[in-house]
Amino acid sequence: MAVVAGALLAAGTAVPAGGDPAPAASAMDTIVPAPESVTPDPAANFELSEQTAILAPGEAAGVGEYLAGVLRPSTGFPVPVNPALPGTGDIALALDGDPGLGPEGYRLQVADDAVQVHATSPDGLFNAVQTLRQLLPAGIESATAQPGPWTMPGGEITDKPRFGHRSAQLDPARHFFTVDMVKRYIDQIAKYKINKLHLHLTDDQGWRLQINSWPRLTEFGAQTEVGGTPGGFYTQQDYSEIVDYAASRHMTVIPEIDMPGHTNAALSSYAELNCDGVAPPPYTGIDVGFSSLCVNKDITYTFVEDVIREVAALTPGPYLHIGGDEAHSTTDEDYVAFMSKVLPLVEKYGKKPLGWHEYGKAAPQGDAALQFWGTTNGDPILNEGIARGNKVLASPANKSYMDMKYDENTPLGLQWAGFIEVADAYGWDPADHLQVPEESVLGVEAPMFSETLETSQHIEFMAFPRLPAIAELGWSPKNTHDWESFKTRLANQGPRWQAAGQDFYRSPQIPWTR
Ligand code: TNX
Repeated sequence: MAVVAGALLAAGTAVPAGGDPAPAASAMDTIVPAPESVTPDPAANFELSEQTAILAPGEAAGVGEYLAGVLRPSTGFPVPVNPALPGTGDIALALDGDPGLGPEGYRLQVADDAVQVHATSPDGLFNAVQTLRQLLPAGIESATAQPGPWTMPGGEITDKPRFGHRSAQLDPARHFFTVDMVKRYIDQIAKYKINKLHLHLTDDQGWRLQINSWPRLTEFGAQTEVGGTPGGFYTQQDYSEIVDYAASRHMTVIPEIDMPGHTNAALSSYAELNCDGVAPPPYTGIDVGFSSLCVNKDITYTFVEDVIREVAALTPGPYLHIGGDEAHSTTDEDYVAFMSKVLPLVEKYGKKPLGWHEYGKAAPQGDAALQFWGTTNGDPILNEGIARGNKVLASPANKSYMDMKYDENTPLGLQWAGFIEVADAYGWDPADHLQVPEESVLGVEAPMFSETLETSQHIEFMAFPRLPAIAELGWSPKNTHDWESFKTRLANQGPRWQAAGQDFYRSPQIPWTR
């Protein structure tokens, strides 16, 4: 990050006798992910007050309301949005940004009498708001009223993302997560400018999305989960509620229906989907690669088309993820035959295919994207795809998998791709690591499979502080990449997570301040 003047001194760090330190204002150079450019102006600190209003005309109003919702509980201030009479010391959000900011960029100016945000779209304003909240003391993240002062450091930030696709994945198939748990995670990751949520909705252990034309998928196939505890599923209304909530956080849902492998829950729900016509029992272990849809049966494609049609109709985003990983019990020939029939169905219902990178074997056409989950520095399949026009989503398992243990003592998680400490999650470059040109990188993802994860606390412990590392690789310009800077900025997030009542792993690599 280009910091033009020296770092600001945190205001209000005096320790009252016998009390907690007064909340510290944040410095302008502590933002995660690192902005493109930062110009502090220590003479221009701004203070939120009882009188502060948010001015957000027209299409900016939604982001204005969202910001007010962040500020009101902890400050206890009324923070009206678009009041008839402007207050003093207002925060103005305007869709008058310079076109050079692009669709998601913003300019944020903090002066002593006002805060001004400029963007070309509500997405850009929303990104600015995530930066703005990090400029306030950590207590701003609390759900209850906290003592001020609510000082923001003066200066200007100009910012836009390196990649337009910055995703996180959840796996409610291995252990089911309620709608409220998914919403909680959406709120936590939106703070780091993640703009896609990939939901792994089906696997051997459970089918989690109601499909009206095949009701037993959830009536039967959703009843269990890993370990044999009761599962669960999203009704179509629940799923739409998640899609809408994500949209309110400027995030697009990418549903994954994994096939032809990872399908025991479907196969156990409908005997006719099995080559031998016999339904296997539900599966509650954590092995992979043993199940396959029956490639040579017509009903398989009726089933797949019905599912794709219903999922596509419920999903506003452009991508539909069709899995394709670990099809170890399908021959290569059958795999390619299967994908060649399925890929046109995705296009037929108006979606672009996304899949785990091995589905590149089926040569998906140009607008499809390959999600790399390997543990090597790349794979020839990626460059073959790029030659066809495919984009690549970077989620190397030994760098970005939030379900890998931090080290041998981590009580949760797996270790098949190795241990991933924060420095490992941060220490790679999406294009260089995949050995592909920058223009072919769609973006980055932090997947989190949930064989060992059952609660929101588990999710938070594994995602934080590593998810912000992946988010920074997706957002920040390459020339800001610097571990010493990152670990110090990350340390500043700890008190924010504490104020928000969110768990995280106190990695010994990070110089936590509290
Ligand atoms: C591999 S990553 C899988 C998943 C497992 C995960 C556990 C990928 C495409 N497939 O089926 O849940 O490892 O980390």
